[in-house]
Amino acid sequence: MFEAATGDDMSSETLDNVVEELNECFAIPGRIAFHEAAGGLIVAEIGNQQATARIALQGAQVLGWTPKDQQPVIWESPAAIYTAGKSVRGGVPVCWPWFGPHATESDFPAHGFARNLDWEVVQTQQLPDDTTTLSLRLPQTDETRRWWPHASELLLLVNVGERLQIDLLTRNTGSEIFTVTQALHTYFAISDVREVSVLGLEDQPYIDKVDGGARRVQSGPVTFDGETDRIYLDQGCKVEIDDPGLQRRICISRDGSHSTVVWNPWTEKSAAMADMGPDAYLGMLCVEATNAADDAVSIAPGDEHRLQVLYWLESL
Ligand code: TA6
Repeated sequence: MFEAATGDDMSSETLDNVVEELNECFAIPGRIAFHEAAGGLIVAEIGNQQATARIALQGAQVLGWTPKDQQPVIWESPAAIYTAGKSVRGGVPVCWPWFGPHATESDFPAHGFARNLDWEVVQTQQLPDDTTTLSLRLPQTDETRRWWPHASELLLLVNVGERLQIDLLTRNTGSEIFTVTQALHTYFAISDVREVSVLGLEDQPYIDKVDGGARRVQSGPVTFDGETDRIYLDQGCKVEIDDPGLQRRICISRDGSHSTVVWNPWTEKSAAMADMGPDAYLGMLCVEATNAADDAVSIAPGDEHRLQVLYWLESL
């Protein structure tokens, strides 16, 4: 195991050493290598016969995934800011151990702290089916214990191939039950949010955050003509994004999740975000596999919860 501290507190010489050591321990020639990216972040670059991917050790954040001969599936903001301690706008931020604002402490970080901190590399593997796996763990420190006093272990496993699989594993290593809310807050790359539709959530109840948390039921596919921020309380069903502009369908299957967040900030909120900009909202859509709102999960001592997503493309 190797812990990679990044960011402002590290000289460029130290960062070079960290990257070198990561490559000595975990690089797989022609498949996975570690690099220094902007802002002193360390990024694992994966490439195999089936796809390429980039994963930042900060936040264990998948920043990109592009299956062979396809356009990118995961969106990264053209105005993304790479800096220590702040999640990059785009990719797959890991929201844990709470989704949204903390229930009682308004000064605790939004969407939890896992997305802002450095994770350590546990393992890399090249599998016989020519997919490539990176496993990461979030270390517990005095800082994390201040926000989250529960004895626990958090692991993220990413498998890169023609399909992208991400598993977020929460283990209760203590003696008391605890409850988490969480999300794989995935930003998908689309042709134009006004032209896509989300299928699979028909007839599902949802909480409409744009309308003060009103509870409604989805009628037909989800389409977009304004700001959208909803928590669907679904059956863990398969969800699809139909994108006629790119002539493709993004397919999403899940395990350990009975809620889905669908988010697009639309014009004003997009323009107000320094790391997004005025028109960026058109090319992205978040469809997040979550355990949010009524779907919070309680984990007993010795137990674990696995939130798993699998993404793949189909032609339209
Ligand atoms: O998942 C949707 C959401 O909770 C929205 O309410 C929106 O604010 C978004 O996440 C992004 O949050 P962030 O803290 O990354 O700016």
